Amino acid sequence: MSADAFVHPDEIRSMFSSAMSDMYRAEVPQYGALLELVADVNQENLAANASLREGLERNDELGRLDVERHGAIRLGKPEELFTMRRLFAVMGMHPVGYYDLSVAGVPVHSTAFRPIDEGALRRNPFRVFTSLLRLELIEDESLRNDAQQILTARDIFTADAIKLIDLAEKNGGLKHAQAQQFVAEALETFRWHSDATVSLESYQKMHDAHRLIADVVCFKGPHINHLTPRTLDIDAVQKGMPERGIAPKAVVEGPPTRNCPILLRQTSFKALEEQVRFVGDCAKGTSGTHTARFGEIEQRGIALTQKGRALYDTLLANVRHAVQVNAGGSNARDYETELAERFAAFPDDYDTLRTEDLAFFKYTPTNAGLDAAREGTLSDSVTELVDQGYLRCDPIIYEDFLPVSAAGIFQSNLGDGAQKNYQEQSHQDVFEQALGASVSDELALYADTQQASIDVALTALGLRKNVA
Ligand code: OOG
Ligand code: NI
Repeated sequence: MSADAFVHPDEIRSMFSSAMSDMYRAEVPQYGALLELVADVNQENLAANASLREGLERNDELGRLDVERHGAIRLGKPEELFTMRRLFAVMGMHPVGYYDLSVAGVPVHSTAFRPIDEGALRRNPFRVFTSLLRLELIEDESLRNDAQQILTARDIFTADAIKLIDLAEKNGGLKHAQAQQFVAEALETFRWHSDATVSLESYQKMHDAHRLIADVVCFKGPHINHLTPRTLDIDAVQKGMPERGIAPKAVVEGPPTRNCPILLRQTSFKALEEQVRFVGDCAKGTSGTHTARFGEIEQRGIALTQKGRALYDTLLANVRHAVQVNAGGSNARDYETELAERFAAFPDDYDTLRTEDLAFFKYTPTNAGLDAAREGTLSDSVTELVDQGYLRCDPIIYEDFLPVSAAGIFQSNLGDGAQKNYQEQSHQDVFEQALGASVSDELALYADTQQASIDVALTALGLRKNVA
C-alpha cells in the first residue's frame, strides 16, 4: 500500500476495535478472565465438532473468532450523538435500528453503529450499541436543569479527533498516519475517567433519580461500558463463569438453546464497583464508588422476518409474564424451563423456518442447478428450485440487537432499584434529528440481502429475476 492511499474504513474499524480491546482488558482485568474462558470454550467446541470447524474455516471466520463483536456507550446530549455518527462513519459504521428502552424502564433510546454490507461485516463486524439519555424523563425539574447544565459544559471529543473527522469527510478518507492518529484520538473519548465532574452530593442525587443518569452525567465522557466477544457455546460460558470467580447475571437473554439458533443470545458478568474521586474530595482520598463496567458474551443465529420476529416477541412476552426473574436470581431455573417450553412452538429446523417465511436465507445455485440450467429451462419458483437441489440456502445471521435483551443487560448492571415506569412515547424522530440522519431499518437490510442473493442465483441459472 502506498503511503498516500486511503486506509479502507474496514481497516480503520479493525484498528479501532483492537485498540479498544487492549484498553478495556487493561482497565477491567476481569474482562481478560472472561476472554480466556471464552477462548477455552471455543477451542473445546472446535475440537469436538469437526464440521463446525470446517464451516468456520470455509467462511473465513476462524481467525476472527476471538475478536470482539460489540461494545456499548451512553451519551448525554444530542450534539454528542451527532458527532459520534460522523466519527463512526470514518470507520464504516452506520446507524441501524431504533431501540426505545424507556418501555423497559431505562431512560434512553438507542441505535447500533455497524458495518452494513456483507463484505464489511465479514471483514470485521464490530458494532457499538449507542444510547442517548432522555433528559426529559427526569421528573425533578431542578435535577433535570442541573444535569443539562453539566452536560452542556462538557466536550467529549478531542480537538484532533474533530479535525481528523473533518479531514476524512473533506477528502473522502484518511491516510495511514492519519488513521492511526484518528484511532488514538477516538480512543480518548471511550476511556474510563476515575475523576467525576461533580461532587459526591450531586452524584448521589443523580443516582437516586436513576443510576443510569449518574453514569452518563457525572463523568467526562462516555466510557465504553462493555465489550462482547463471540462464543460458540453461551451455555458453557455462563456455567463456567463462577468457576473462574466471575459472577454472571442470572439468566441468558434472548431465545433458549436450539438446534437452529435464532437472533441473539447474550449474557454478562456483573459490573464492578470502582473507586471514584468526586469534586471536592481531598486530593488523595477517595470517597465513593461507581458501578458501570462489565463484560458480556454473545452468540448469534439466523435473522427473522417480521413474521418470525412477531412470533419471537409473543413467546418471549408470555415467558416474562409467567416468570419474572427475581433479584437474587433464585428462580432462574423456572425461567429457563418456561422459556424452553414456550419456545417449543417456534419451528426448529431450517426447512420449516424457510417455508413458513419465518427467517432470512441467502440462496446460491448448486453445481447440479448450473448443470441442469445448461440442459434446459428450469422452474422459476425458488421453493421448487430448493426442493430440486438446484438452490442451496444458508442462514443470514442477525447483526442487530434486541430491546428486551438490551434492557435486561442494562438492568443487571444497574441494580434492581433502577427500573422505572416511564409513560413517554418513543421518539424515533427526535432521536434522528439529534443524529442528523435517519437510521436504517434492519428488517429491510436482511430482506435486501436475501433478495439480492435470489436475483444473482436466478440470473446464474438463466432465469429472470424477482420470482418467488
Ligand atoms: C447497553 C446495553 C445493551 C446489548 O448487548 O444488548 C447492549 C448498555 O448497557 O449501555 O449492549
Ligand atoms: Ni452488549
